[in-house]
Amino acid sequence: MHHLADLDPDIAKTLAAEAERQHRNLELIASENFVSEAVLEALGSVLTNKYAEGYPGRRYYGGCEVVDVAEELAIGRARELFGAEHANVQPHSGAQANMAVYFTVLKPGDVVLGPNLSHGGHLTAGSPVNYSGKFYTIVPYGVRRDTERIDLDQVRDLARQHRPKLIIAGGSAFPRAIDFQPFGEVAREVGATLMADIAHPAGLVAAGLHPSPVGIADFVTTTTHKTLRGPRGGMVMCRAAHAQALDRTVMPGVQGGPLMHAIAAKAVAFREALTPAFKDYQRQIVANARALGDALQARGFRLVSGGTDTHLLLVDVSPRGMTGKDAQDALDRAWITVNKNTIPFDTKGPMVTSGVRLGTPALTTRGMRETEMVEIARLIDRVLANLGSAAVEAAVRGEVQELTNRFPLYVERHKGGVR
Ligand code: DSN
Repeated sequence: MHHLADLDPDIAKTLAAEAERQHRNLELIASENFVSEAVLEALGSVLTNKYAEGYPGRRYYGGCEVVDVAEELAIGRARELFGAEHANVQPHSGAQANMAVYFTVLKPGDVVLGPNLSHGGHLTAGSPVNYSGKFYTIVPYGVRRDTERIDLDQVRDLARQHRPKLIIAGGSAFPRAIDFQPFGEVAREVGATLMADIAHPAGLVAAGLHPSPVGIADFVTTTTHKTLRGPRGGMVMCRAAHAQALDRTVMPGVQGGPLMHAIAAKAVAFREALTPAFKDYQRQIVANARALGDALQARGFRLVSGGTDTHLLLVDVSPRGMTGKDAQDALDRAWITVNKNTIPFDTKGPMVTSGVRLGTPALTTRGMRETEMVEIARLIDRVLANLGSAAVEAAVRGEVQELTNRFPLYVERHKGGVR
């Protein structure tokens, strides 16, 4: 067996450089995290070699008795973690998890009431540039102008007016907790199916720190790699009554062979998420997000909705006379990684934007706490108050490196390891 460094030094160097970048930078992208060595080990395992179309005990291929164990473990742990009647752990991503639900309950042209992407929703919840916006008749709902929180009156009114077949609750840039109960009431009233997309707060939901849609929504979709801190991938949970239809949609409906190495890694992450330490970790994520938000507000930044209940913040940088893109680029040069993000009622497009989205899951995994969040707010402010100053960016890079060196990540890897 050749080692990667001998066989392909170019890719080996790329992996080492990325490990070094992840160690060096302050990672504030709200949808990213750092998985454990155990999750990485399962991901880089021989399970990637196995074809296993079908489900445990009902596969189209021989030799599946071992991978069946991994999938059963992943399913059992997911159900325990969220209290779900059924879980399908095969979706390759959150987008495919959502697609699986749509293909289970909708026909092309059906009406879907979903969150507006530019108000915090997600591409796959009906954006016109996504298949969901092309296949279905999308009625978007948004947030209120005054509170910048989901406008539940609008949700109810639009549901009564358009009688959607499916209602989607959840998104990727809502800093506030979502109460699924009123969505359930509206869905029942108009006879719609309710799908909750908890890709962002899944870890918080599992830890009991965010309302759970399980038992309210017919389907719950998630990714496994954000607050949940597992491998990149997706999952759908649903009521037992929908289990057979959902499983058929995932395979053979929209996917072929499941990624068994990823499923094994999901099982590992779910096991980690079932521990008391994971609850403490989630509590710290939320405490860090609040501390970061408070410190930014103290420095004069405007937060969409005035704060956060979760792991993420949406900062309106327009009062500072800059765009989200300006802010992202400057912070990038100072080794602070964020993403530009539209804010509700944004006048700028998604490649420019008026905001940046910040999240604390990754830095919390590194062990950072409230003290470091206050430091980070100061560094962000310093870069943005001196937009484009190479001298300030260089000075902040030094401070970032000093900070990240105190919270090592994948120690062996960033010292030239190539895995
Ligand atoms: N791209 C993810 C995020 O950053 O929130 C959502 O799919």
